[in-house]
Amino acid sequence: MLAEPAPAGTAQPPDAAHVTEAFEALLADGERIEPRDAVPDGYRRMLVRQIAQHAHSEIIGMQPEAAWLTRAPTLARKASLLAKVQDEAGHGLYLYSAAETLGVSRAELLDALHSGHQRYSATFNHPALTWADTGAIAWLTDGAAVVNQVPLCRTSYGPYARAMRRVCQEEAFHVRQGYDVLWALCRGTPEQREMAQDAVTRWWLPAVALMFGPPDTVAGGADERAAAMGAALTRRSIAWGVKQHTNDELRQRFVDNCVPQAERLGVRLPDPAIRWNEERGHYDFSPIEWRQFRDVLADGSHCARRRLAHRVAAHQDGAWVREAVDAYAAGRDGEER
Ligand code: BYC
Repeated sequence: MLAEPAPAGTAQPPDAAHVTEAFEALLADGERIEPRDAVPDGYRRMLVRQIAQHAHSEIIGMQPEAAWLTRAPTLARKASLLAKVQDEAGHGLYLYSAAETLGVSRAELLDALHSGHQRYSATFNHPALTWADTGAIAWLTDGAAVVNQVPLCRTSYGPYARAMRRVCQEEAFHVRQGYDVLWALCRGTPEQREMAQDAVTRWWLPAVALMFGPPDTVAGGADERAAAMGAALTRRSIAWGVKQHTNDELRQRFVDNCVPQAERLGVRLPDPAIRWNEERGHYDFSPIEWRQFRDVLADGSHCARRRLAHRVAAHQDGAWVREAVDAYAAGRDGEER
């Protein structure tokens, strides 16, 4: 039975212990958390941070491939690349909408991106140097995204889980599109094969190292403390049903998917440590170095600066659209009154 609503202006905010108890009960029953449910502050903060980083990655991630739209080799390739880049914009929009249900506005999130207060995946701070990069990005980074995001379709927060279902269907198609670009190049002239190999060589490490976040463990030094903090956050995230797996579990799944696909394509993955490990039932690969990961994140490269400058300029160029929408809404409000 629904509780009698408190008279307007007299409702007390629910106290933190009650919120946590009701929230834990929903999770224990396997229920999705919805915007109407009161949630602990930590859960809200964790989700806003992850969904925002995800949304920002989608819209900044449009840039490397979009650079090739005017230079696609055929009309069909241009049409499929255009659709793919537009899909990424759509993913950003689903995700900003999901974040808005947590009480933060899209304008605030974009401000945080533009001012550098929130991050996007550093994967996209690498340049797309040739047409083959569009294939390598879609095969490898979208391939990594699918591995990371399929479990998020079951994440505990309803709006995020629903957005993820749609995103994953589209990402899976992008992976096929990228694989097809590389397949055609690998069956072309020696120069085309070389171009495909070069792109895969450059995009492998950004995909495997960055798309899954930092490694779960590290031995020794200051990085060990950072890794321990990261591992504690991951445990909390798994307990709250946000993530289902650790970063390294997903990374392993990605490598296991890619090795046979690379063999079929006829490209070499640039890691001499990759070999099948009978005992583990997985491919071994070189460990991701925390130091290297941190250095990439601290990166103030020309490409990183250009990505953000380009985004800020696009936002400013769109100001007239936002003003027109606001003026239209104000006009309608006036008519209705
Ligand atoms: N780059 O908290 P930790 C796509 C930061 S796009 C930069 O342990 P976590 C696509 C992290 O923010 C979809 N920063 O990381 C689009 C934190 O710093 P703050 C991308 C990174 O949460 C176009 C600090 O490092 N997918 O598919 O365990 C074309 C410590 O990290 C990065 C998603 O976003 C990074 N790579 O793991 C093609 C999926 N990684 O915030 C394709 C959803 C970490 O404390 N997101 N940091 O200052 C996730 O699952 C997680 O957020 C991540 C990060 C696995 C990405």
